[in-house]
Amino acid sequence: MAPSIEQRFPRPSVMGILYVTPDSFSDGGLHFGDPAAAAQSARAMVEAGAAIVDVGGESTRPGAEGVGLDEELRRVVPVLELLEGVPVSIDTAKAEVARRSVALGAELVNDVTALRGDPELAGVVADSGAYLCLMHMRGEPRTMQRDPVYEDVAAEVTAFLEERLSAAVDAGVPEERICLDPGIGFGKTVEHNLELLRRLDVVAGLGRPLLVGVSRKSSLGRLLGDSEATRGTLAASIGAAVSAFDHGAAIFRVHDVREHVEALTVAAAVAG
Ligand code: HH2
Repeated sequence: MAPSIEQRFPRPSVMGILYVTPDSFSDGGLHFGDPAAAAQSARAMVEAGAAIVDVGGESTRPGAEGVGLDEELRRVVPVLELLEGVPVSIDTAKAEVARRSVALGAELVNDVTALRGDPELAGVVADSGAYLCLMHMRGEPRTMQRDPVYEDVAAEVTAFLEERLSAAVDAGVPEERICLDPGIGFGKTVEHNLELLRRLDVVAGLGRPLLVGVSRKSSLGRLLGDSEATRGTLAASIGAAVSAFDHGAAIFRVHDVREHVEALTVAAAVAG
């Protein structure tokens, strides 16, 4: 039997972010057009303690435009071809990108649309036996930060994830291979993001491990007093990750792997 997602990624596990886009907001296109450098960076993340490296060819930051299938494949395939032996997750909403990535060894499909973006993606995940992350997003990246409103953000995010979890299971993805993500920064204000982290137990009530991506996100910079911030600092990211761990998060999607591994190792030791 293939291990469940909780067995494969014991709490806390770190997912390193490897963006191969020209417009990723935090690494500024560092690895775009240079697969060898991207692959080297992925290997360094694993050496620093990452359980998996999340490869993404389409930026989903607020305001970002989508990319076409051919372009997304052109960005990620050459990198994946160099990553044999490295545990990889593919950050995509496209079935064909997921199919090619899994064939090249990706073991997790990270879909920020929670299987709403491409009707064929669920089948690809089910057939391949890959792990799956379902994330909450209100709206779409181009417009999602235009005045999002919730009555009860934790309850609404949880209801959404519950519905998407059922849809994934109905499509043949085993529940024990799925993790859920509240989608920090995806159609949410700073207050919404804080409330979601504070009330992660509500989302955890669905019984699936939680993945949280708060690393360098703009809410952190805004909390530190810059109302126009587009990113957060490393120290703020670690503070948020440790707090998310204390509130039950299991997998942490981060840019700075070693620092998060160290901080979360200590947080886990204290928690006992
Ligand atoms: N955040 C981003 C992209 N993918 N996937 C999951 N599961 N959870 C997240 O929170 C998440 C995600 C966007 O963040 P980032 O990679 O920092 O920005 P960019 O896409 O501009 O590089």
